[in-house]
Amino acid sequence: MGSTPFLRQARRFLWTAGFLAGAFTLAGCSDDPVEPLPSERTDIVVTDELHHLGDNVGAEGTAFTGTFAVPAAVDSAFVSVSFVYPNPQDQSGPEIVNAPRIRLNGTLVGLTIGDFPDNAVCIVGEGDTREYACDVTLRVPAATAIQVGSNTIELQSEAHWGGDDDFVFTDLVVTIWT
Ligand SMILES: [Ca+2]
Ligand SMILES: [Ca+2]
Repeated sequence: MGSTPFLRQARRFLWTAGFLAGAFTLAGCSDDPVEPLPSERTDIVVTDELHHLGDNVGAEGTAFTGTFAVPAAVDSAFVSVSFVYPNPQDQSGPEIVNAPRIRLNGTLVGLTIGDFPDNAVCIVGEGDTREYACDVTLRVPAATAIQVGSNTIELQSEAHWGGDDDFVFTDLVVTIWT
């Protein structure tokens, strides 16, 4: 159940009033932390379609690039992406050692092997060509790479030699708090 714009405004007013009251109470007590104002969360869906990346037959290429707009400076931001396995394209999962790269405005924000759940049931293969063979949604911090205005995000397939760079993903979402 979502709140109406009026309720949201009223809530924000109460938070602001509470913040000001707190600030007055704390005047002269500089060691005490001041509660930050609440941020507003926005989910920016870059794509919610299925995409097959890699170099196997049927792939759209080794990279997906999208753009999105950010209206104001962000307090916090995350990028999330969902890997789909099994998938209608009959592709393997993402490699976890040479994981798919997420670049925001050219800055690398993920992924790394540590971003995948420690779930032996879902990890197939051996050594540097291990893949994550389950549905999984991963989330990485991205605030330092985001800018006000237009942004570019890229997801690129990677693979260890002898592995398979192909995978299928959906729901590439940038969540911001402003
Ligand atoms: Ca391949
Ligand atoms: Ca793969």
